[in-house]
Amino acid sequence: MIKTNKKGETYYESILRKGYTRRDFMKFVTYMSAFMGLQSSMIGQVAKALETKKRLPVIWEHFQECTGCSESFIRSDHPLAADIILETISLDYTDTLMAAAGHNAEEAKQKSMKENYGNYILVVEGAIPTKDDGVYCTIAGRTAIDILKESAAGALAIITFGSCSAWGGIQAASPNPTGSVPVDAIIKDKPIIKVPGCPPIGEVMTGVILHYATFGTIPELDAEGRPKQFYGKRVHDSCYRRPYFDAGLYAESFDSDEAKKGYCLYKLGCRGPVTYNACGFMEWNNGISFPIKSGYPCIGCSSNDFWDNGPFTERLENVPGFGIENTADKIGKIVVGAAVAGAAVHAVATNVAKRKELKRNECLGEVNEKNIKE
Ligand code: FSX
Ligand code: SF4
Ligand code: F3S
Repeated sequence: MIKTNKKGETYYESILRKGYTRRDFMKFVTYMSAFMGLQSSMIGQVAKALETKKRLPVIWEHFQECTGCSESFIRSDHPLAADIILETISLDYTDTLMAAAGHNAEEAKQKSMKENYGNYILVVEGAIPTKDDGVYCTIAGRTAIDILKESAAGALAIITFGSCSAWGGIQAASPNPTGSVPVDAIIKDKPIIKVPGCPPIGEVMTGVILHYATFGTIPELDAEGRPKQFYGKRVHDSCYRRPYFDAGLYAESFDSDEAKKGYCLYKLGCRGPVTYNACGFMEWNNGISFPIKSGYPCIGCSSNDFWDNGPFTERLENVPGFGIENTADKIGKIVVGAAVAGAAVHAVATNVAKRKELKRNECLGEVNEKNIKE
């Protein structure tokens, strides 16, 4: 449950009030700066901003979704990560986590929006149904479309947490019975930061809010509206199974010895080669694991329309890219004698060498998580 925030407090003051030390604060700043992709020279700047800046008022709306995004957020692994946001931003309205309910909750929101008009961040979880005048999602008798337009009007910027509000998500999957759309299909006149994933990683959610709190600007976005520091790379680019992909070594079935040894899950449907997310380098739950590390292929949960891109265990055809990737997929055929030329020869030679090395390591019993990472 959210404790009452003191208006006008800085982030740092709020942290101290809750019993954390300066040392906890600095550890948090260092931790989050690293996740935000900042150089160590900028840690002081982040600390200074959090020491001196007033907390951002935040209104957090929920529409068509499962609330997994809130669940992920409150489980950010650093003890202060969710805490600093949930208790130190002025989180004036989130119907999932706030203590108030019913009329009191709605009144608190109206009051905050009025007092902070033009200065609050609007966070949206969930898609918005548009069919039949939006009747498929109503809160306190009002449609999601109506509520979204009202909350967006006074917002400084909008953060869409989760694939539902960013792309439409599961309710927009074919045949999209309620005519669900993402936030940017309705709101056209505000900066929108998309933080997709079903759900997104908790530290990514915290990092995006902290970026705004620290620098007063939205982070650099890609062409799809996602923060580049978290969505600039494919899962495939930081996957610890990548050496096996490059070497053309694929697990053929779930729970096989190969899958356990770290063989690539591409043939089992992995969407990592076409999915932009930070899972490979940030991982989940205190950096413990992510789907691929648990033995299940990436299903592309941060991609647009991923629910329609199944069955998830069916292998992707035509992986975009060139050179070693495409070649690696065909390596089994190529090494038996087909003539290849130019760059492909080099790529295959590299793959063959890698494959031999990985195999040899296995024979020697040396393949473990440590040397795969290396
Ligand atoms: Fe959607 Fe978030 Fe998936 Fe669920 O709220 S992104 S269904 S994890 O919870 O919106
Ligand atoms: Fe990892 Fe999937 Fe790429 Fe294989 S295809 S390296 S399992 S992301
Ligand atoms: Fe989602 Fe793939 Fe990461 S399924 S959690 S983007 S590994």
